[in-house]
Amino acid sequence: MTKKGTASMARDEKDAGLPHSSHWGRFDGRLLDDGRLDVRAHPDDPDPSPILGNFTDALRHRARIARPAVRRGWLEDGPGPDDRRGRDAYVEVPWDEVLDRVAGELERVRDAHGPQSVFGGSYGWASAGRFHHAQSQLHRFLNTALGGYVRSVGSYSAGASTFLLPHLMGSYEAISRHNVTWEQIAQHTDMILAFGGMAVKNSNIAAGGISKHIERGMMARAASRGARFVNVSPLRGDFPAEARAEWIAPTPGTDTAMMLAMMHVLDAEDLADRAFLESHCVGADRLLAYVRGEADGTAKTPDWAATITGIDAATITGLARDAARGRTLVTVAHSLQRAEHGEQPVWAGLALAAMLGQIGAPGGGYNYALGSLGHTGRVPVGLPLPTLSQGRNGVSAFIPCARIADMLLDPGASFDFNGATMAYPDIRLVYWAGGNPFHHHQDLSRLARAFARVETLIVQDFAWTASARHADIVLPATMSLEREDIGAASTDTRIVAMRALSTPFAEARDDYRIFRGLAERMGCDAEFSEGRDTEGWLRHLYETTRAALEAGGHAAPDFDAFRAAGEIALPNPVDDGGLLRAFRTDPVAHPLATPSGRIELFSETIDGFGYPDCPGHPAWLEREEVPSAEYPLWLVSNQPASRLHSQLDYGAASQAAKRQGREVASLNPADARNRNISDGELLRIRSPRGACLAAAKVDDAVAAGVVNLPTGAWYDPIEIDGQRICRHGNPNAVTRDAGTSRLGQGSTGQLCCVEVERWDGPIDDIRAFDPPVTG
Ligand code: PGD
Repeated sequence: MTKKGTASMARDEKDAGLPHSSHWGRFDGRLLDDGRLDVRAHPDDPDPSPILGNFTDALRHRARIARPAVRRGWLEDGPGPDDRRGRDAYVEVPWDEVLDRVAGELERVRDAHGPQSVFGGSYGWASAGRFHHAQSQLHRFLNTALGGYVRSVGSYSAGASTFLLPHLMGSYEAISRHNVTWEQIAQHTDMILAFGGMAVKNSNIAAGGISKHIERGMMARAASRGARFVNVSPLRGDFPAEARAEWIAPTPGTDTAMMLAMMHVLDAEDLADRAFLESHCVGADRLLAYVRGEADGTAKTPDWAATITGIDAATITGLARDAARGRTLVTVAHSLQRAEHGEQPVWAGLALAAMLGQIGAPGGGYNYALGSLGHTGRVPVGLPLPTLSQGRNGVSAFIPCARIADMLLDPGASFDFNGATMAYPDIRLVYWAGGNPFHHHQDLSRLARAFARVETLIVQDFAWTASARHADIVLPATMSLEREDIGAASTDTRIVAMRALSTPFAEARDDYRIFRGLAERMGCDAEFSEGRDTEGWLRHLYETTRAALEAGGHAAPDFDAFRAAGEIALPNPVDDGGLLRAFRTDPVAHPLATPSGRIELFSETIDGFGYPDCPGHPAWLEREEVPSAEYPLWLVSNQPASRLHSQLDYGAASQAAKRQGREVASLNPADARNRNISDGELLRIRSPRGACLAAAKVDDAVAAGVVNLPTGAWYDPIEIDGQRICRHGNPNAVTRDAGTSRLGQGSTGQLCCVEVERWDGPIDDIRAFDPPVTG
């Protein structure tokens, strides 16, 4: 990949390539004679993502799915529960035959059990591109062909906070996306207290596209003005060097205790902004009674927090005093809430900022998830973007997305979620397109047992992921690189005419074409396609945005002019500070959409749910998963720097980051020494759930007691001495499958307890990228 394009790279230059877009950046691509791709980052992008490099060899890699394939056991024995999934071989079948089979199976299940027995939640990031968005296509198809499907709500990114924050602030968007901007930070902020850090590998990514990566430069600007970044994280690398961040490493999962102790200092030393608590918040009295120990007999002092967090009391006290001195911004990363009781640090961070009294002030207050994605710290463009309608879902049943294994293993069982008691539907058929549950879910052995129970699993992907290898029917989709589309995101000021850079690999078809083939067989093509081919849809969808531009008095090129230009720039949105600025200025005229109209530091609603794992105010709660003699280390499984999730794990950038073909697990020199582990050696990481191998990196940028293995290595299980081991290094082989709490039921994949030892056992080759096709 060319590191950075040059301004002289005009679109009509012979070798400039064609415009394209991805969740990790805007680029121009050109197919080379050997089937590889020349990828050039957009000349205007000041800090392109290195993971663009994964595209260079992606198109014709052996991991691509060449033709439709059916699992041998399903072909021979028909639909039904089957624990051979994940171990069986596949037989290639022609498109006409496979589409007949899929349509027939969907009709069988619909007629016998109703659409409420089909799970189409299909969580996943898929690819950029507004029309060929795999989930939207799948949902539209299932709504049209079956009348609906069981859906999923929330995300693996923000499972707990998505459902918590509306109770506290009224709007998730207002507190995460349309809040403090990077420009405000560069200009105004004195201190950024970042719980979970602000790693640029995370803000490199924005679902739908990102054409300028500004975060590193903005942090450099702020730091050179004297702003102080504090990285509260077990990993020193959770900030770029340009921020010159201080590193404070509490025991993983104990940030809430540290925040409560800081509140104790603010209260005890009369540094809290009591006027703000009075005018803009409710419940400060209840929270402070808890902080002071009046409610439970334990004052949440810095000494109390020191024993929990491992951070000395003087450091906690000093941070609280410093935070009260100037313009301070508190941020809490997505990662903190992807853990047991993940709601608590999100709420405690808000309460800490409320006590500092700066919420809504430029560059100050609280911005949940700032830096966790490229969508944050920018002003939304505020225009309607091209969007494919998904139609109407006639099935009301749904699950929080991270409860998929519970649902499949225990149909009919009741569970609590955000104040409601619900029952898991009885699922017979699962259809997945654009996601990889055998990457994103926790405790993958358990997930394999769950998927063994369904009658039919259909997976549509462009590569033989572990999810495809567990499916009964595998349908080869095209990559975005092989199709025409429109790239746009609500926080990006460019709309991109994404061009097909290559013809489809082997017999791969666009998701739209696949669903159209099914819709024709099921007699609903007219409704599904509305008579449009891809070109017709692109023109139709673009028109919404064009018309809005025209109505706003902006340049509004027609579709042909847009395509010829390759992209259009949208008007720069004005930073009005969002809803929180208005609320700060006048909380009576601009109340929040909460029961009180104010920030809820104590929530009567949540208290009324009666959940011990999520009480009425932020609290330090003991956890079920804590280090033991057998599993003494915390495993932090965070987002990888060399790819997005599991996407293109076979790509050049991802492969270059591996050692001995394995994912790299980093651990502190003291922990390595105690276990006789040297840099570069193979490790086994094990927990009560399972084990995986990884290559050791001995690194003092990882706190003692912690091992860091990013997610996304394709799951590659083998049996050794009766134990299932992922030989490639997928951390979800060992993580725990349990919800954050009854409120959010989010994924807790970020943290679990493990032991690590040098691996002297057999070393097999990685087989994750070899297609399991035999006939
Ligand atoms: P991806 O690897 O992005 O992971 O989970 P997610 O399932 O989103 O999967 C997308 C899949 O879509 C890929 O297999 C890709 O090939 C396929 N795909 C891409 N484009 C197309 C297309 O056009 N058509 C079709 N049919 N398929 C396509 C991510 C999830 O993982 C997330 S969001 C988070 S935040 C979680 N993070 C953690 C974590 O911190 N720790 C652990 N242990 N586990 C996690 N899992 C979660």
